[in-house]
Amino acid sequence: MASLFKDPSKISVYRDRRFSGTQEEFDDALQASTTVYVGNMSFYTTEEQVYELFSRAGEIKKIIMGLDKNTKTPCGFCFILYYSREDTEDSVKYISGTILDDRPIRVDFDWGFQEGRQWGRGKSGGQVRDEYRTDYDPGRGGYGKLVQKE
Ligand code: GTA
Repeated sequence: MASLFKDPSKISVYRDRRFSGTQEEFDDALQASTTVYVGNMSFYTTEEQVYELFSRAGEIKKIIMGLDKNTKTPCGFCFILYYSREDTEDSVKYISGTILDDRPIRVDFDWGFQEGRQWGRGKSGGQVRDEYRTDYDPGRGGYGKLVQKE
């Protein structure tokens, strides 16, 4: 089947500020990638649950759970490395938006895992988005970190 993801501007809106290459290199990496990023996960979701859901799209090479820099515990995201591009596209197409642990997860093409990317980049150790959230989200540590400090 022909790829439905031909236009790089449409395959991901996320731009990793720490990617050192040009926009064109970033787009090329996304087009060829067999890695996905999974966002909006509960802190309580296990690697086993991730494996069970994401292996429906194809054989998984590796799962890397996103961890809080300080506590070294899951902080609501992960990377999944597949063997094939077709399975990667199926993962984005069919699994994004489905419910895992009562939450709609977001599956995004990723430019490729590198050592260090498993850590949350927020000042408090978790993900940046959990610094600024103002809602109460029990699956992600309650209120956002800045609200908790107020
Ligand atoms: N492929 O969508 C993604 C994605 N995200 C969100 C994170 N990663 C992603 N990869 C892909 N697609 O390796 C990866 C990062 C890193 C790891 C942890 O996950 O490449 P992080 O989430 O802690 O930090 O990353 P990141 O991505 O550097 O944060 P960024 O881009 O500043 O902000 C993410 C979101 O936080 C924004 O979209 C926004 O919703 C919110 N946010 C950021 N700054 C503010 C602010 N000042 N006020 C309010 N909201 C904010």
